[in-house]
Amino acid sequence: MSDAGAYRSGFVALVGRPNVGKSTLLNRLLGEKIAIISDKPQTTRTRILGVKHLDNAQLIFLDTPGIHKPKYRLNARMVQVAVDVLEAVDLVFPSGAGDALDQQGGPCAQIPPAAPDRCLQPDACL
Ligand SMILES: Nc1nc2c(ncn2[C@@H]2O[C@H](COP(=O)(O)OP(=O)(O)OP(=O)(O)O)[C@@H](O)[C@H]2O)c(=O)[nH]1
Ligand SMILES: [Mg+2]
Repeated sequence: MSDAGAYRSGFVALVGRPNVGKSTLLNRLLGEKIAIISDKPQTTRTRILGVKHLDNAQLIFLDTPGIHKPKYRLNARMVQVAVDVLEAVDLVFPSGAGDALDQQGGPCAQIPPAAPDRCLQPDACL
């Protein structure tokens, strides 16, 4: 997170299971359609970056593929994109409750927890 005087900027990841509304949220936050929305899960296949400009801040949102148990190499790559984004942002916004990040032994057990101090819902990231 950069904080040059009163101006602030930072990276925010939108993460969660497939089809929970991450891309919908990104579009709504930005006020324009930059991410594909669909009622089919696993629509977003790569990281999508959108910048929200405010008078005193710049928020860089990263929409990510849904975290799921991958069956194929493409799915594994999609999940890896989401995992990598988790490690690279200032703030993690877990969309659609925290079940994608906290299932010990469940389908998402391979996901490393985001640092709780970077997570908007710390319980979801433990
Ligand atoms: N009822 C309801 N539906 C929503 C909401 N947000 C999104 N949806 C719907 O949920 C479906 C999935 O939305 P997406 O934004 O594509 O979900 P996503 O999490 O990006 O999905 P993936 O990219 O596949 O991981 C779409 O049919 C949306 O219209 C919401 O707040 N309420
Ligand atoms: Mg999406």
